[in-house]
Amino acid sequence: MSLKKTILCTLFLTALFSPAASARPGGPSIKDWDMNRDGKASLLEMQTALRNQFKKADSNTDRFVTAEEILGLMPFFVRDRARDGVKEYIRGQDSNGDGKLTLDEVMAWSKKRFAEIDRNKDSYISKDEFQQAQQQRRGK
Ligand SMILES: [Ca+2]
Ligand SMILES: [Ca+2]
Ligand SMILES: [Ca+2]
Repeated sequence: MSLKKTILCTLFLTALFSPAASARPGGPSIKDWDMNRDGKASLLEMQTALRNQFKKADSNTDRFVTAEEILGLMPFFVRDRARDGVKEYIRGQDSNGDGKLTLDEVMAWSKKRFAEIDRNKDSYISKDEFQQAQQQRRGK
């Protein structure tokens, strides 16, 4: 995947999985996870946000989220371009490799991801740590 395409997909996915971010020019921010507004996010807060997003994405409520369901949330004109990115996104979390995400898979992934982002291991993701993680994702 070209860098430009990757950036595009990442932006779409980030916008999708943090609804507030799509309306903000600065892109995603820690505020999307930080429920109690103390400027940092705990694992519980991150998981609550992911759980809400999962429910929103599972449009046929069969407790699986598929690539088609995620694409269905996007404007039709970006779906073709976003398809590869969405599949990649699912692959990253799909531990049994069936091409669908369950809430358990997302929760297991979130623990791993949280540990990666929380560089100073204080059990909170700070604004800086969040931004670093975003930049890393974009730089890939
Ligand atoms: Ca579903
Ligand atoms: Ca799966
Ligand atoms: Ca931290």
